[in-house]
Parts: sequence; structure tokens; C-alpha cells
Amino acid sequence: MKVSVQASFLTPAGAGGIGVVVVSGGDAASVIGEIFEGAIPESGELKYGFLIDVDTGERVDEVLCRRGLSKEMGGHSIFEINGHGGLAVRRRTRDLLRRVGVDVVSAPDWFREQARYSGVAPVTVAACLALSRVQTRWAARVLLAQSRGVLAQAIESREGIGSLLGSLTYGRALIHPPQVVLAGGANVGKSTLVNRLLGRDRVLVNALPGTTRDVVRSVATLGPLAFEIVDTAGYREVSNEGVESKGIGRARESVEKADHVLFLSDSTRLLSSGERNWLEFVESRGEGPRVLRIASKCDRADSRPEESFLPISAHTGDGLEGVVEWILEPYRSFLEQGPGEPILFESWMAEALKEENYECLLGVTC
Ligand SMILES: Nc1nc2c(ncn2[C@@H]2O[C@H](COP(=O)(O)OP(=O)(O)OP(=O)(O)O)[C@@H](O)[C@H]2O)c(=O)[nH]1
Ligand SMILES: [Mg+2]
Repeated sequence: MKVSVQASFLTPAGAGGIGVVVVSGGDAASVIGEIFEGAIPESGELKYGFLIDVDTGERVDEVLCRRGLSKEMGGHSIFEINGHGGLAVRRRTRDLLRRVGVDVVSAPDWFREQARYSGVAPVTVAACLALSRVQTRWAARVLLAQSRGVLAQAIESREGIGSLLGSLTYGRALIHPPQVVLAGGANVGKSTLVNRLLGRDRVLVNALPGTTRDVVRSVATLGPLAFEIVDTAGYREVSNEGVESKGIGRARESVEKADHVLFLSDSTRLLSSGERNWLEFVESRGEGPRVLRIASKCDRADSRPEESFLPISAHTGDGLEGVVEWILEPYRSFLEQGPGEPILFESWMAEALKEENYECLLGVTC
């Protein structure tokens, strides 16, 4: 069967010092012969040269070209062209590759194709790809273990399938930071707590109510995991249909999509009836987010926190440990088992496992 030559950019588009493009499959060596001005590298060698426009003879980029070891890839050659990053060079290189008949594909598609040649399990390839998206050291260690084959081995052994299925929420959280939404009345200290969780002054804090109007998202690392922290407009009885009520509408949408909600009330005063309704709405989401009731400003002498609320002070830091513990609670048992255990981290894996579709998980060789 004739195998087409494929290429893929492994570095992201945008400003960057180095741009890496791989060319592989079929007769990749003769494609390189056409577009590379320099000595064609032997297996394992790196050569200096230029990419040349085949139609005009013009130099497109100054590059280093490396030839990979083809043994692992079913005998196909792999060339790695290390050129300059930046959109203009990238566009010209892609255009040049297409003109010489190369199929330019996305990085995930390219990795999957390589996995097919080399017999690597799809779950292992998925772990390699996910590694480029994780945001904490812990998540990198867990995904590294999966990319070294622990998940594929666990599935092959057909043991502990029940606990593997139970790991999906945690596994997904390693790649897609779960959303922690701060909700509550106006002026209760939501933005102050957001800044505390982030460890920097990201959002505006003000003594006057109604400061936050829009939804503001930022990523924070809490312990070993990353979370998306979502600040929202505070609820208060507003008579007009202006920007503030739109902000509250957006807060409502954010709560509906949240994984965890921190509902703040100001412990120096009673909850207003509007705030109570807001809390009821937040807590009535059924299968929706977990909700932690928080009593803020407990450093104040007139603070009288209600019993079912966790007292905290974003000013002094009192009680913040309890907030982080609560957020991490659903992931705790997996965090305690260490980073080397098999876990599922994409929904399609759980679906395939339930259907006993081992080919989808392990590839044709299983
Ligand atoms: N004493 C004390 N004051 C606090 C604390 N947290 C916030 N504040 C003060 O409360 C006021 C309102 O704080 P924000 O964080 O802006 O409150 P918010 O809930 O985001 O308010 P809106 O955006 O208007 O809904 C500011 O003057 C803060 O300094 C706290 O833990 N203790
Ligand atoms: Mg605010």
C-alpha cells in the first residue's frame, strides 16, 4: 500500500523562537531532497541548511534538519525540521509542503498515525498529547505515567475496571481545570477571596457594592491541581434592567456550568431575602455543582457567622485552608494513591471501556 507523506507543526502558531515541523511516512526522504538545500541527514543525524521554494528557488527559512530513527516507525523515515517560529514563516512552510504533495495534518492526527505504524495503544498516545496541556507538576507526573503505558497495561489485564471507571472525573480535572464559581450578595468579599486564591490582585475590590459586573475567569493552582476561578457580579435588589442585572444573569449561567460553588455571605449582617433566594437557586441544581456556604469577614468584631456556614477572613487568611480542602475533597482519594496509578482522563475512554471495546483503547494489536 502506498503511504502518503504527512507533515505536522509540533509547535503552536504564534510568536516563537523555534518552529518545529515533522515530515514522515511514504517517501519523505525525496520530499526533503526537493525542499532542503543542504546535505540530507542520515538516520540520527542533524544537518544545517535552508528550506527552498521549489518554484522560485527562493530561501524560505534557515533550518536544522534531523532524521529520526525509522526502526520504531515501521521503517518509515521521519524528518524534523527546526526552523524559526512566527506566523509568516510557518505559512510559507505549510504552503511549500502542500505544493510538493505533502498532507499537512494537525499534531493530534499526526501522533495517532504514528501510533498506528508503531503499534502504540491509542490511550498511550492520548496521554502523550494530554501532557502538552496539563498545568501543574502533579498532573504532568500522572500523565507521564499513562504515557509510559500504565493505563494500557491495566486495561490489558482487565483488572480493576470498576475503579478505573471511577477515576474519570479526577483524570479529566488534570487536563481541564474544574470551575470554582464564587457567588453571593454584593460586597460580601467574593473578589477579595478570588485574589487570595490566586495569590495576586487580579480583580478589583471596592468598599462600594456592585463593583464586579462581568464574569472574570482566572486559573489558580490549589495544591496539586489547577482550577478555573470564576468571579461573578454580586446579587442585590436592583430595580433597573441595566448592566448590573445582566451581570447577575451571567452569574447564574456560570453557576449552572460550575463544578464547585463558593457561596459567600457577609457574617456582619443577616442574609437578605434576595440572597436567600440566590442561595436556594444555587443549591437546587440537582446533579449540578457542589456548594460550600461561606461566612466572610470573620475578622470583624461584629461578625456573627451562621452555623451552617464556614467562617473565613480573606483579609487575615483564617479559614482559607478549609476552603481549599473542601475544593480538593472529591479528588482526595486519587491524590493519595500517588501519580503512578492508571486513570482514565477522556470520556471516550470510559465509553469504550463500558462497551468492552478494547480495540478502540488498545489498538488493533490487542
Ligand atoms: N474586614 C474584612 N473586609 C473584607 C474581607 N473581604 C472583603 N472585605 C472588604 O469588603 C469590601 C467588598 O469586597 P469585594 O471583594 O469587592 O466584594 P465583592 O463581593 O466582590 O463585591 P461586588 O463585586 O460588589 O459584588 C471591600 O472593602 C473589602 O476590603 C474580609 O475578609 N474582612
Ligand atoms: Mg467583586
